[in-house]
This record gives sequence, C-alpha cells and structure tokens, in this order.
Amino acid sequence: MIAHVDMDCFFCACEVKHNPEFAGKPVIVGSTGSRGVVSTANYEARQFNVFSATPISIARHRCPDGIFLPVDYGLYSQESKRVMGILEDIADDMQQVSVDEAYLDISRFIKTFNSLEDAAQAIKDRIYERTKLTCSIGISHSKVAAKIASDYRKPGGITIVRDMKEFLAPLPIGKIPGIGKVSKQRYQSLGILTIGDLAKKDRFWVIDNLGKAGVHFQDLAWGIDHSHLERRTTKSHSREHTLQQDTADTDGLLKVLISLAERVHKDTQQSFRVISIKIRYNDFTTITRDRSLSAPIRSLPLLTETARALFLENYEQKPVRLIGVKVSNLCREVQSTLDSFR
Ligand code: TTP
Ligand code: MG
Repeated sequence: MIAHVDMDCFFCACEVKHNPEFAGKPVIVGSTGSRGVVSTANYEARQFNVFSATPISIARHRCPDGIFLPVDYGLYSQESKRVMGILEDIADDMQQVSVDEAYLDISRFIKTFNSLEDAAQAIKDRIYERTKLTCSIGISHSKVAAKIASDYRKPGGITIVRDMKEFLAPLPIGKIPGIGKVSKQRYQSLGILTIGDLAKKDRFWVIDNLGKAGVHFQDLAWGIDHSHLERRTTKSHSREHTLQQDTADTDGLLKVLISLAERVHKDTQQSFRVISIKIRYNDFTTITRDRSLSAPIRSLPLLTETARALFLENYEQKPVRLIGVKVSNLCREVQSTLDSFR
C-alpha cells in the first residue's frame, strides 16, 4: 500500500509558521523582482488567481494587498528535513520526490489501524503535531493513483483510492502525471477529454495514434501501474576497526581505511548516497564526517576515493585508536506490489 504525502502550499506554509502575523492573509513567495515568477501562493492568494508560475507583475496586479516574499530555501529545506524524518519513521520504505512530497510504503504501518482513513489521519496528525504544517494524503496500491489522490482534496485532504480505474475515469486527461500542456491538447483534439475516454479507446488505435507513451497512459487508465518505489531495506552498512596500537602513520591508517571500505562495499548489495568516516583519537575524542553523492551509486572506486578524501581532509595528525567507514541512504529499485489490496 502506497501513500503519497504532499505538503500544502509548502513555501508559504513555512513562511506563515515563522511569521504568525501572516496567518489568514494572502502570501506569495517568489522572486521579488518585476520579471520573476511566483514559486507558490497560499490558498488565500490563490483566490485572486495567483498560482505557481504566475508572473510576479501579474500577481501584484491581481492581489495588490498580498504579502510578497523572497524565496528562503534554507528555511524550507530545514522544515522539509523535519517532515521527511517523520515520514521515514512511519514508512517501511520511502521515496522522497521533491522538497515537499514523498511516496511511502505503508503496508505495515496500516496494520495497526482499523481503516486506511485512520492511518492517513494518523500520518497527518503526527506531521502537524511536530511541525505545525499541514499536508494532503492519497493512498492507493499504485504510485500514480496515490499521487493524483493526494491532490484531489487539497488542502488538508485525505483520499483513498480503492478502485483506480473507477477513480481516474472522470478526471481530466491532464491529471495524469506526464501529460503536459502539449500532450493534453493533442489528446483533447482526438476527443480524449477524460482519463475514462482514454480507457475506452481501442488498444491498436492507441498504439497507432499515441505511441508508447499512450499505451502507458492507457494502462494507467485501466488501473495498471508499472511504476516502482525506490526501496530501502537496511539503513546503512558500516565497518570499524580498533587498531592494535594507536598510530599516527597516515599511510598505515589509509590502508586500514581502504580495506574497511572494501568490506563495506562487499556487505552492501544496494546503491548508497552517503559515505561517512569515523576517526577516534587516542584521547577518545571521536569525529564523523560524511559526504553526499549527487545520485545513489554502488561503486567501489567512488567509495574508497571519497573515504580517502574525507580522511585526509579531516585527520589531525594525532594518534588514532579506531577508524570506520559507513555507507547510508541506501536504495534499490523494486517492483511495487499490486496485489494484497481490497
Ligand atoms: P507543490 O507541492 O506543487 O505546491 P505547493 O506545496 O506550494 O501547493 P499545494 O501542494 O498545496 O498545491 O510544490 C512544492 C513547492 O515547490 C512549492 O511550495 C514551491 C515550489 N515550487 C516552485 O518553486 N515552482 C513551481 O512552479 C512549483 C509548482 C512549486
Ligand atoms: Mg505541495
């Protein structure tokens, strides 16, 4: 079972949380210059027809009394980390897809609740209690349906999709993630206005007229979702070694570090995103240092090189008692299960 959690008007919600005097007023976050665009507007501002990507000059015209704020990524990233940490505790596996949204495998989490609605409410409550931020949640056996569902009753809504085909049928074709403005116009020109219209089309007609992407979208319209959840099983792999004698011999320490990295690499069958090292000096002061990779990868040369660089950058030339290497933020692509539902 998959939940898609999406925070409500995220940038604005963070701003209002830290400036309570903005509550209830239209708030617009974006580049403040006249040529910029709106990053997001809160629901009060959306009533004035101000949305993400609206030019700021137009937004000022439509909502002259709005509170216009510059983008403060530091603040949003701090709040995002808090939210994702809460979700990580809840989910068996989790895939964060942007600063304010994530897919959660909640197959195990839901077992302690009487209904999916109760489980979703518990997720919302936990986020609100700890961050004072609200979100919307969609739950389904498919990622796509969960994503569309989280948007269905925004803000603050919960939508459970038990029958994906039935849920999608009346929705406009543009609701399918991946159908942008141009594709939407093409589908509409072919008489496909809703997802249900696509479901009804003959498969061979779809192949001829809409190609591979069309076939994929028709599968979704039929309730079939082939997408994957990036799954983490173990949280990290690490190896440490207490030296037989304390030593400040850099080359010797590097040799031990590399062999630890090789063993960690053997231990993990997954890609990793974060590499850490640990150094404990003979006075028992301990430092850990880590580095995040731009993408998850399972590469021994990258692991050894990064561990080596981290060590050389941080080693203080004092006698060392213990060193260690760790990889974390592991992930592996697995097929999301479509059964065990209903
Ligand atoms: P969204 O989740 O798309 O939007 P939102 O959280 O502001 O509003 P809601 O989910 O309630 O509809 O995007 C998350 C954040 O990403 C958003 O707060 C600001 C940023 N963003 C941009 O900077 N530019 C954009 O075009 C969009 C869509 C979002
Ligand atoms: Mg959002």
